[in-house]
Amino acid sequence: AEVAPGAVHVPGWLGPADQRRLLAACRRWAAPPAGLRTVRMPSGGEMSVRTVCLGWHWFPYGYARTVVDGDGAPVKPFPAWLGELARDAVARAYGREAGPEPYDIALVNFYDARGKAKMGLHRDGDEKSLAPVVSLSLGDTCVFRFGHPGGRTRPWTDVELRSGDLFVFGGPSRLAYHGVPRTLPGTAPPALGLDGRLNVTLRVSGL
Ligand code: MD3
Ligand code: FE
Repeated sequence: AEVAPGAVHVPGWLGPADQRRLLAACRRWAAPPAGLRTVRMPSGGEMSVRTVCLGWHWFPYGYARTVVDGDGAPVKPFPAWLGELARDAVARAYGREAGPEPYDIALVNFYDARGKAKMGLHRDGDEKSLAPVVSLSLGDTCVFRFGHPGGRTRPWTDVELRSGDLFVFGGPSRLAYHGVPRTLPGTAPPALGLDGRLNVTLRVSGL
């Protein structure tokens, strides 16, 4: 379903086996060294979502190849299969092939099982490329809030994202404000074996 121009939701794109494979990979990336970390904002506050990066190290508001606020370990590689997954996702959502710029960043966000983690309305402007962002959800359902490029004001649309859902954000939606006001504890598919929620975004750095 096209929620806004360039913002396409494909519920259940990943079946149970693909969800299990992606979760297993996330568990490898999340383990120390340089696993999940708590991001500190320049304001001093900490994000309630914990994050691990592949390909580049994300910090608010930029990307680096050296770890800025991690545990000093080198940036983890971005595997080729994730780039193929991103291109498959764009082709599925838009019915056309992705552009030539290589997908080279993954951000994995972990939301705890008690529903305490959320993400305020923000826009993703740290990438130098405006290629579509691919989002994959695993585990608990969340309420995803999708706004517009003009600011943190209404109108917005709330969409539930469930385990296995794909969302692609390109074109005029690429710079829209968005956030996760809440997750719904206990809604993960029992067979997946994940308490809480994971979101994997695949991105083009343009660097
Ligand atoms: C719209 N993640 O990592 S996924 C983020 O569920 C982020 O963890 C949320 O916002 C999460 O930056 C929302 C949906 C999403 C991801 C990236 C976008 C929507 C987007 C980039 C541009 C526009
Ligand atoms: Fe975002």
